[in-house]
Amino acid sequence: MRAQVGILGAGPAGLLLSHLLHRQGVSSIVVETRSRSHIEKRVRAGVLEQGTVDTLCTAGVGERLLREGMVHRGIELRFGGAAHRIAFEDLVPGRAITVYGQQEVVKDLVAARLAAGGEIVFDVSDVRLEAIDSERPTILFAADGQQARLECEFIAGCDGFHGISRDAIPGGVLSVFERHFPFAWLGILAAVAPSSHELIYAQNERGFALHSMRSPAVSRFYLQVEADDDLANWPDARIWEELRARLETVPGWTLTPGPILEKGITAMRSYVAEPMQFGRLFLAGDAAHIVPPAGAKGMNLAVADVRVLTAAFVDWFASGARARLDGYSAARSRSVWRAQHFSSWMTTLLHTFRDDDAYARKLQRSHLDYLVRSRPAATSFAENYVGMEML
Ligand code: FAS
Ligand code: PHB
Repeated sequence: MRAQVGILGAGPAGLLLSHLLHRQGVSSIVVETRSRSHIEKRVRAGVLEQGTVDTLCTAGVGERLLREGMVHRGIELRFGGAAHRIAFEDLVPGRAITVYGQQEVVKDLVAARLAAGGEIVFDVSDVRLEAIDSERPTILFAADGQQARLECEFIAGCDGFHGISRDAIPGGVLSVFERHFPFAWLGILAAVAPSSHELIYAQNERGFALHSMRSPAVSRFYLQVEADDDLANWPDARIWEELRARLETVPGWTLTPGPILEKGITAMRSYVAEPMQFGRLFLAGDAAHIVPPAGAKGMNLAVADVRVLTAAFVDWFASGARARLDGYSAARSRSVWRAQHFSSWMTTLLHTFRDDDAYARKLQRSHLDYLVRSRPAATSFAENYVGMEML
C-alpha cells in the first residue's frame, strides 16, 4: 500500500487530518485498531470551541453539526448555594461554544472520508513503524490475518495517548511533562432531558459535579470520584443520589433522573511530550498531549493541531517547502501550554482535594468568589473557555 501520508488512528485528529488533506489533493490512508462501530459509539468529549466548529463547517462536514449542535452562550458555576452565570455574549461578544458529541464528529468524518473514496483500515493489529527518520517511513500492521506494509512520505501519529507512535520516537528525544490528579471522573450518559439548558460546573465539599448534555433528550454528567474508584461502587441509585447532593444546592432547582445508558471512569492527567515530531513522524492530538477534561479542551486541541499540520503537509507537497513542517511543534507549543494551564487551573479551582486543609478550602472559595464578581477575571475565564486559538 502507498500513500503520501500514513495516519495512525481514526479519532477526531486522524480523521480530520485525512479529510483536510484530501481536500488539498494529498492522499492518505488511516489505520485504526478498533472497529468502525466502536469508534462511532465511543462517548467522549462534548464541547466544541468556535474554532473547531468553523474548521468542520469550512471543511464541508458541519451540516449536521449546525443542525443538531446546541449553541451555548454561557455556562454556570455553582458553589456556596448559589448559581453564577458566565455570560459569553457579554464578556466575549460573538463567541460561543457548541455542544455536539465527539462521536457525532467522528461519524460525520468517517462518512465524509468513505463518501470521497477515502481509505480507513479498521480492526488492524500489530502496528509498528519503520524508518521514521528516512524518506520512506513505513507503517507495518496486520489486517484480516495478513501482514501489510503502508509506505508513505510522512506518518501522522494520531493514535491517542495509549497509541504506539509516541513510543516509536527514540529515547532521549522527547521531553515529557506530566501531572496526575488525585481523583478521576465518573462519566454518565442518561436518557433524560437536561435539567438545565446550559452546562453547570458545581464545586462542592463532597466533590465536583458537571451537568452537560448531548441533545434535548440525552444528558451527560460527570462526578469526581477516587482515582482508583471502580464502576462496581457506583450503582445507578448511588449515582443519582450523589448528583443530586452536589447539584441540588440552589433553592428551587431540582435534577431529573432517568435511565442510565452508559457509565465509565476516566483518569485525570496532564501530559505533554515535546517535540511533537521526529524525522518524518508528526504527532497530533492525544498522542502528543492530554488535558484534564474540566476545561473541555481535549478534542479542540486535537483539531487545532490538525489545522496546523495540514497546512505544513500541503506546503511540502505543493512546493517542497519544509519550513512549516520543521516548525510544527514550535508553532503548536503556545496553544498546547495555554490549554494545559487553563485545564489544570480549572480542575484545581473546581475539584475537592482530600488533602486540602481549612485554609486551602477558604482560598478556593475566595478564588471562585473573585471569578464571578470581577469582570476582568470572568472575561479571562470566558476567553479561555470559548477558545484561545483566536489570540
Ligand atoms: P483519540 O484517542 O480520540 O483517537 C485515537 C484513535 O487511535 C482511537 O480510535 C484508537 O482506537 C486508535 N489507536 C490507538 N492505538 C492505535 C494504534 N496502535 N494504531 C492505530 N490506531 C490506534 N475531552 C474533552 O474535551 N471532554 C471530555 O469529556 C473528554 N472525555 C474523555 C473520556 C475518555 C475515556 C477519554 C480517553 C478521553 C476523553 N477526552 C475528553 C479527551 C478526548 O476527547 C480526546 O481529546 C480526543 O479523543 C483526542 O482525539 P485524538 O487525538 O484523535 O485521539
Ligand atoms: C461533555 O459534555 O462531555 C463535557 C462538557 C464540558 C467539559 C467536559 C466534558 O468540561
